[in-house]
Amino acid sequence: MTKTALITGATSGIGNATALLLAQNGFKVIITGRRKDRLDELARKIGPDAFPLPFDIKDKTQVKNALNSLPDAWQSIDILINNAGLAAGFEPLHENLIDDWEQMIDTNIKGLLYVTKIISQQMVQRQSGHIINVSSIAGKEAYGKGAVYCATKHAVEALTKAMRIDFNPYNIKVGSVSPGAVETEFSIVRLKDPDANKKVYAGYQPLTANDIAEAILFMVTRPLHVNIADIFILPATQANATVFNKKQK
Ligand code: 8X3
Repeated sequence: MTKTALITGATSGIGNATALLLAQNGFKVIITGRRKDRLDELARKIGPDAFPLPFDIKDKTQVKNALNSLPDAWQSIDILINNAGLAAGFEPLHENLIDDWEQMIDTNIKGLLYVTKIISQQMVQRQSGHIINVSSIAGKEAYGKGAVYCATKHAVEALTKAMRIDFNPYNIKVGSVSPGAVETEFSIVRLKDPDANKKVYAGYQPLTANDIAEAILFMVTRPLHVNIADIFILPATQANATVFNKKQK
């Protein structure tokens, strides 16, 4: 039977690539994000197997109203991919903007929780489901100028582990994918610089959003008895959060 996946943050990057790849592999996809025009464009590209559902994940009332508005045919969600997330700002903590902290905490932690609470309730009732949280190398290491982003991704790691315990009695699989450097809009948003990618990814080949989508596709296509708890995936030239083998110019 066709499975339905809901992917948050499908307007760009990893979420966008994952929605496309899952749809190409026979999944129905509910694609969510703030930017309705981008969701509509992705839905057009995918066709009838996509359902665009625009909402701001930071707003718990919007999350609830949007998820409750799903038509009958789209209400039963087999797979939740908690992808929506961002980094904002890249300065030592004492120089950070408080608004940036709040945006990261409200999206990466609280938004993930709002969506998960509602969707996990139907999974618990059905006694089946699969939740994948998009974490990061920043959930495994802490680095300078990234304190709050790293803290939010450490929170995602803790939530993943605790959710696996809470949902264990209900046959709900919980896992995470933890990428290192992926070239998306991530650095443009973090550094608030449209040319950021030229600088951040200079001298080495970063991962692509599709590399991560392929890992997620692998996770959701394992047999029922297999749960991939975490895929930690780096560019071949990346050793940890700060060590890269970059070509000299
Ligand atoms: C994004 C990767 O290295 O900027 O989560 O933390 S990194």
